Amino acid sequence: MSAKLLVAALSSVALAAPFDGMVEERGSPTTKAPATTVLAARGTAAWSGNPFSGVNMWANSYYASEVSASAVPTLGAGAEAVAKVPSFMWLDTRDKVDLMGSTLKDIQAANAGGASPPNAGIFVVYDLPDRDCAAAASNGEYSIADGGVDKYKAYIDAIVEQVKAYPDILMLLVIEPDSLANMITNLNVAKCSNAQDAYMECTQYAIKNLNLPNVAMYLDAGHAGWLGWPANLAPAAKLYAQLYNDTGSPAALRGLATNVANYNAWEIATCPSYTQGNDNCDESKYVNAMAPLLSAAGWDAHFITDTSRNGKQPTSQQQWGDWCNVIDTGFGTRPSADTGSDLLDAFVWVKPGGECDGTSNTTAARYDYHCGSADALQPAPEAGSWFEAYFEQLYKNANPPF
Ligand code: RCB
Repeated sequence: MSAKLLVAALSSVALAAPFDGMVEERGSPTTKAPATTVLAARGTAAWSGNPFSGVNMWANSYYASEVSASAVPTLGAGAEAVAKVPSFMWLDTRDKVDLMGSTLKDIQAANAGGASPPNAGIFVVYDLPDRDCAAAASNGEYSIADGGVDKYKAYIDAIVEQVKAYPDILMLLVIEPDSLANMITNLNVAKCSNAQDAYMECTQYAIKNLNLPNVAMYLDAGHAGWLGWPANLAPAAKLYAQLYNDTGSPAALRGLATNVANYNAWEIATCPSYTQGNDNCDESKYVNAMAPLLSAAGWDAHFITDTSRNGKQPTSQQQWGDWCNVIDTGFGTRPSADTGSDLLDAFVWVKPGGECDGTSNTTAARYDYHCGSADALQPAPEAGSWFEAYFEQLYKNANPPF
């Protein structure tokens, strides 16, 4: 089949399912034209309304190989089921963008085989210079002092290249976990205040350049126990709405992602003790408090929330701010666009369960004290690497169970 025919065939597959459902939901300004026409004309995986509806999130083989290499030998074949649950692929170094390319190739092959609904790619953009400025565990490869802003732009350019190479695949992106939240609460930390201009410039660059028809972006917005505090809500809404407005209300910027790599319930009947003082004790309350503030500032944003590690409630967090490898947690609600909330586009698994939050080795350069606290599972390897005991904890406590 020629390349041209392949694209045509794929785009017809991509269009088959999602369409009708999408149009009726919205009423958002993106829904003006009869979207089917737009899609067919472009031959692209364009979207309107909830970008998660009518697509299947792709479960990538990178995570599957981690599970089958490490978890299956200990837990048995039952653990394979976890690898089939789609979790996001973190583009946490420039090298991972190449892995994004091979994942997109896998998706294209599956979609060409007639996948219905078509598969969408799910990725986290995560490589800011002086990354995760208030914590030590997730320090990245670029530093502002060493040309990190330009290197970051090249990293975004490489992602854009992949996105443009696969116009027939919808890309659902979470943008830079923790970064903007740190701009709200941690400017008293020197590394954060020093990074402020770079974070803003880099984030704007990412938003503007990834504003493409087959992309839907969600900016990371911390979680209920971070920006959901009454004192943090208004300044946070101001910052997010300002970014949206300053980048020209990009069609591909759909909203905010919450609870990424965190543990809060979407809805909980009794607020856990460690949330005391903040009535917004779950993600649903946080999202419902944030949305009207954003609307008032000109952005009708939608949300996704990470349920990869919130299945067991309450957790054994001693303090709400404890974020590292927390004990007594379990896999949560499976990824789905069926959320029961107009504000919430999807439950998603942004954090690949079993990948570590940070090392507990006190002599390591990236040691963060949160990873050595009494409510953090230990011994823990470096952030991002496989933490078998943590996977087993999530698996054992999964709700719904596997
Ligand atoms: C990140 O850590 C914590 O939230 C709030 O202050 C209060 N009161 C890691 O750095 C987050 O829970 C603070 O403003 C306000 O009225 C990342 O590496 C914690 O989650 C708020 O800033 C009012 O009584 C990691 O990937 C976050 C703080 C009152 C990420 O977490 C940390 O901030 C909150 O207290 C009391 C994963 O999500 C960053 O500093 C804690 O409850 C407190």
